[in-house]
Amino acid sequence: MKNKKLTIALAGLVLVAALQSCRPKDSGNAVSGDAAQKTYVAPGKYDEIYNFVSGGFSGQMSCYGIPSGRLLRVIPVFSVDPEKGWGYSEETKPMLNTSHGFVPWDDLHHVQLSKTNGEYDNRWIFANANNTPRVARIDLTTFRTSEIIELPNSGGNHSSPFITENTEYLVAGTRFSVPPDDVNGDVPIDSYKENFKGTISFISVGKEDGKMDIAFQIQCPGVNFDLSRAGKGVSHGWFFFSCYNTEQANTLLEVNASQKDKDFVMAVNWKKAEEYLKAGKGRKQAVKYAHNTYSEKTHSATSEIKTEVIVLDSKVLKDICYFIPCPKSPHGCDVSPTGEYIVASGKLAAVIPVFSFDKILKAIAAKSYDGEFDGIPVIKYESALYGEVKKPGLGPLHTEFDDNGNAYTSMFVSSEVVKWSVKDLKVLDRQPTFYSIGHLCVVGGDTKKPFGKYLIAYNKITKDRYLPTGPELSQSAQLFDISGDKMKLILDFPTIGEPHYAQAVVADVIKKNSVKMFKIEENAHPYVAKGEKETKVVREGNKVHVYMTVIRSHLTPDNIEGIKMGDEVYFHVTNLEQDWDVPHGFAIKGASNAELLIMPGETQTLKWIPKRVGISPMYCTDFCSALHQEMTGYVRVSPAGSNVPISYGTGKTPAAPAAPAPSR
Ligand code: RUQ
Ligand code: CUA
Repeated sequence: MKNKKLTIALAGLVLVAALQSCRPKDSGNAVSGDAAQKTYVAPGKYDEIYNFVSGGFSGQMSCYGIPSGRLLRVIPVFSVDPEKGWGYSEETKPMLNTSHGFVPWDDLHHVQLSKTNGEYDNRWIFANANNTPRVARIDLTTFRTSEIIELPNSGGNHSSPFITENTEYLVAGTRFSVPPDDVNGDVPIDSYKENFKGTISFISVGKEDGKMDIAFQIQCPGVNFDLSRAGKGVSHGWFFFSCYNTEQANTLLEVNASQKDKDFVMAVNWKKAEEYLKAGKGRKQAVKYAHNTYSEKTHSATSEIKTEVIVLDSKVLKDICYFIPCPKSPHGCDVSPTGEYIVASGKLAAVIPVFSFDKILKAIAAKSYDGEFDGIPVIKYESALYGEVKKPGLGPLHTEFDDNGNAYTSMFVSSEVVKWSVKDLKVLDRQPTFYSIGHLCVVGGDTKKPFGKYLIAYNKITKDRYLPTGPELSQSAQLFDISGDKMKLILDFPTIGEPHYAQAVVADVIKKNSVKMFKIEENAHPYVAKGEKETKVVREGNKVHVYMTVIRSHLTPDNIEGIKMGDEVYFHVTNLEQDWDVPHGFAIKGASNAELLIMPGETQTLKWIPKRVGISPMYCTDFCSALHQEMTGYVRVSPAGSNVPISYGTGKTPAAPAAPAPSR
């Protein structure tokens, strides 16, 4: 007993040592002389590439220009963003609604550009919420989040969202297995093996409008799903997931989930799953999840709580899921451009196994199995293996591909990018990163036709790359030129939140499709004022609706009286501008909300519950013209029960009499 404890403790120590990264030997400035030229984008010139980078625990996504590394925009997704009023305006609050109510934050790890024929089609980018399981769709014409769907039966939505080659589905696997939502989850935690299940969600995406829907879920054994990729080309119709914790441990996973020599890659035949779905083999399950959509017509979001999903059971429907043994604690699971090779990276493995799709099919046909795991057939390792990349480095995590038949794998522990040939699995080049690299991205690196040219490393534990900023240092990405035989480090750039996955795409189409403003005549917001003549202040009981307009450089109305303590005031602010890049902001003293930032032609609403009697100034927060500082106004708040009537205007003094002193 004592000995066993000691062994576990020792194993833990070895692991900890292995997982802490080493500092690369030549950690000085390994930058070549022409780097400045390669990353210099002259003032007024555009970058060649958009790089969409996960914001990790910021919950947002950021967009950089490559090769300059300039931050262009932070797109609010799962977290409130006071800069843009996201989650603060009445219109955007429903976007953050969940079955747990309003959730103002999440942890965003993976981004996925929509695809047609296995290539980026420049329409949408999707992202996962890791904590309260959700998937978001961002519209690339507006760079705004237009839809968020919650995922039932899930906990820790990590292997998500990954996309099929024609955006038929976004697939999301649960990281934490949990008891299904429709059974009593009040069970002992150590009943994991019996009660916990792993669920994979298939989210359909509307061909024209991108609308998401949970088409079906597959219930799988209780393990941790880490990452995934769709098959493409020859393997279209299949999906591949890396799984760890096949030990099914529920405590001290750093030791208990690292016991086995091999975990699994799970291959899922989703075309087969579709057949079973059509044949009515799914079970309708009662669940609760939010589905939130934002309309650019009404400039408002709606949140709907849905109550049913269809679940296919992988134990019963035997030919949907197959396990393939994979050394050891696999993390990344990536598919080559042709779809033939599946690269799985065991965090604690000394090799990178590359599986062959052709061999997987043959192994299934020949039933070349090593028994079952929890009712799922386990394909023999050798029967699925194409080969192993030998001595790649330490701690392989993620792999992307270029247009010349090469693969690039991030090595967390040895802090480097390793380039190898997909055909003969030979290592061709290695370059240090500073320091522990997590994900990496090649331009178009997960498509059927990678663009290549640049590789970006997203690093963890970045020390001494920038001026120190207190206990927390800047997160970092590093840009490599991969156009030659040798990779060349050409730039460091700081990132927002911890960067996980990112994707990069040539800028042309997205740049061209960018929306410049919303047409005021198409604004269907229920509280729009399409001109100053339509502005008004309307009392409905204790609710006061202010139909306000903004245009350079005044608010209409800018003097409002007749508001009383106990009122809820809704400022519905319409930006009348019809010009590119002329937002106006709106804020009022004491509001327990952020500002509004209103784009041309748009209406947004700030809710304000005055807490004090007196005069509250309001103003435009976005420096919009030479007379921006004049773009201001006043609201008079009278005591509850006062008889000051509603009055309002701009350019005239309200006619209301001075209020008599309150009688109380
Ligand atoms: S992860 S560093 Cu959250 Cu995608 Cu691999
Ligand atoms: Cu509008 Cu400043």
